[in-house]
Amino acid sequence: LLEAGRLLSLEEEAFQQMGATLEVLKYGATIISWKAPKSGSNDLVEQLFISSKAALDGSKPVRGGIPIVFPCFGAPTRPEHSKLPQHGYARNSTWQWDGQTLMDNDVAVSIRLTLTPEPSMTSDRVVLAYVITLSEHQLNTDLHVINTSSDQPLTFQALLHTYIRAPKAAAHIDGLQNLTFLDKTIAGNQKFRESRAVADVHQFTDYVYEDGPREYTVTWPDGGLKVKAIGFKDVVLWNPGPQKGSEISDMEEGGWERFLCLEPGYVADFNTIRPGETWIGGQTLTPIRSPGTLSV
Ligand code: TA6
Repeated sequence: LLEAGRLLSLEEEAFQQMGATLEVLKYGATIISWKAPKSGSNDLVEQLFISSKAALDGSKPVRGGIPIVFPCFGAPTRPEHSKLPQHGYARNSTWQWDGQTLMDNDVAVSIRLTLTPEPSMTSDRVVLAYVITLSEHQLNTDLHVINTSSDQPLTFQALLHTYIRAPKAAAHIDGLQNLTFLDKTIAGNQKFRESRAVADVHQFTDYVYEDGPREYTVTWPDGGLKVKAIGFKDVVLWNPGPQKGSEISDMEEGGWERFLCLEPGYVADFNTIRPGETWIGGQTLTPIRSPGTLSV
């Protein structure tokens, strides 16, 4: 499994023990599958969307799962990022895994991947560490941005580009009301205030919400996902809709109907940390037990 660049814990039973499973590519440290037990049964349900046309061989960023966006969100705008591709280098670099899986008294298992970018990629002195912790009903992912310079500050953006498997037409998002957002579906960088108590992605949506509550709830008939963020003060809501979706070469036919991206990030502006400082952006994902299920 490691040879194929696909990383399943060597102590796979550790994950099985969790009653959940996880698959991570060392390429991009991209989580490409997270299965959690369906409420009230032992059936495992895939929580993430991954396009059947996604490249999983390291040839291009994965279309789905949880790609990591760093050090820039969207097209680069700062001179030191000018050579980088859209969304930076983290999602299309091969990360290292020390082979360790850390068990936390049988209720959670963690793995830690690291990336020290090549000098050809950036003049920044930075190390990234990505700590993934899986328990039966929760997935936690923390991105540590470590400024290893002794004298230079580090300026960056960071985001977890989570593709939530959800019926787009029937999904609702709580937690965005009254936030200012940049509407990227229209030219001119216009900002608006979200008036909806419950948002949706019925239409083409590409909104960068600023300084959110760090807690969001996505719900749909018989399912949902709670998203809690730390460090990531902003959050992006994206669904390309049919027209844009059909123009994405590695998007499966009709894929846009089966996901929405709710992406905790620090992306409305740039973050700058001091020499030697470590900054952490993280998210905790918890499936919502279907409303009809008796919760005892
Ligand atoms: O997070 C939303 C977004 O920035 C959209 O504008 C769209 O470009 C999406 O990311 C996917 O980007 P990608 O480079 O993965 O095709």
